[in-house]
Amino acid sequence: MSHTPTPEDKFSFGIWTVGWDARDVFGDATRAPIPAERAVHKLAELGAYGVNFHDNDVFAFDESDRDERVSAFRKALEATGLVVTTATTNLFSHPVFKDGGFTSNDRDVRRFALAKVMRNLDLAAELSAKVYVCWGGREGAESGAAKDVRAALDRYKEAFDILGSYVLDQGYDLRFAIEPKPNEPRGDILLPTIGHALAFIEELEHPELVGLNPEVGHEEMAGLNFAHGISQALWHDKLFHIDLNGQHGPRYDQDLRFGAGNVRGAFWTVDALETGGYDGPVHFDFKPPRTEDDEGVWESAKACMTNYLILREKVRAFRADPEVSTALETARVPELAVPTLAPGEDWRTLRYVTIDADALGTRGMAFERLDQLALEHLYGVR
Ligand code: XLS
Ligand code: MN
Ligand code: MN
Ligand code: MN
Repeated sequence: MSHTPTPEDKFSFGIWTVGWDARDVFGDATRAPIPAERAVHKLAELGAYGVNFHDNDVFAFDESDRDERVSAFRKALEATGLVVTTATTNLFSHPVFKDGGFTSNDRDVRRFALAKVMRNLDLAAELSAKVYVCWGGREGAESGAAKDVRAALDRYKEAFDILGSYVLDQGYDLRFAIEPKPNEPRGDILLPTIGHALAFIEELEHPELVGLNPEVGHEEMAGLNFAHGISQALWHDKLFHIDLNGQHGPRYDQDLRFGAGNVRGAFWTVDALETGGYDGPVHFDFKPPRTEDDEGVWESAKACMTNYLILREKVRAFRADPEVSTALETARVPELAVPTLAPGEDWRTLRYVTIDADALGTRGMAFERLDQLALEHLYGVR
């Protein structure tokens, strides 16, 4: 089977991913920054479908070059047919956001942050984006008393309520996707995991407008199972978008190309997406490592898509394998879909149910056989 991406695969990339100049906390840039229009042309050549951008991936913070940069971006989109699936705001680079955007203790900063988001929502709507990502990387703290968490959550909610009214009043066809992350750049970030964000969304004025943009590495930094996390988001109808990349367990945010890092996790992530009804863009938020030159940047972008296609093929083969069907039956997986109560029953029927617990306790679940079949598909021997 071909592992060459086509636009039908709906692969998309953040402009900032390939565009990263590879500056890190300890070292200077190792590459020249890539302007948005070049990223668009190169990604289209590689077979991508869409892009996602922060306002300041396209133009400068002071907006002095806004018109000219947006028009170059737009021209590249028109020339290549690449779609703007998603947009977002940079509320983290400028020193003004050092204590956050929506939850900064400084009220002037909060007001400015919301204005900056609304301004880029206008551009997002103009470019037909359907999802607006909100990663609150600076919303957090390094110390205890500095952040009143309950007040910060009040302000976080206020921000989404304001932005919700804004898109409704403007008639924009846009929904928000919160991107959780446990830490980095703040010591502790608010809404650190998928679960925290899901609970928060239910407190909003317009919960229907807000969902999630979970990132593989972010959940794995917290030691969590990403496939389980996105499956729960799908169960809540809240998987509005996804950031795919690679990570080696709980350490700094590695942003490896998708398929590198936790390979087994990547297999189950693709399985969860392909069998769970996700139909949004298959979006990559990775960073070509600092060791790579321009050629290496495109090599690693291409590899994100190749690895997804390889894993998709393996997942499909696993699901179609008759031995897997038998192993699933033996492991009683289909039985979990059967409601615990039979039709017409209620708690009264169950109240005094007895079983032979000792006999059932000795009955094996046969999960090892099933998991080994998955690994053999992944290892390429089936
Ligand atoms: C950083 C985040 C960021 C968001 C978009 O860790 O992943 O890149 O996806 O602001
Ligand atoms: Mn990230
Ligand atoms: Mn990351
Ligand atoms: Mn991300």
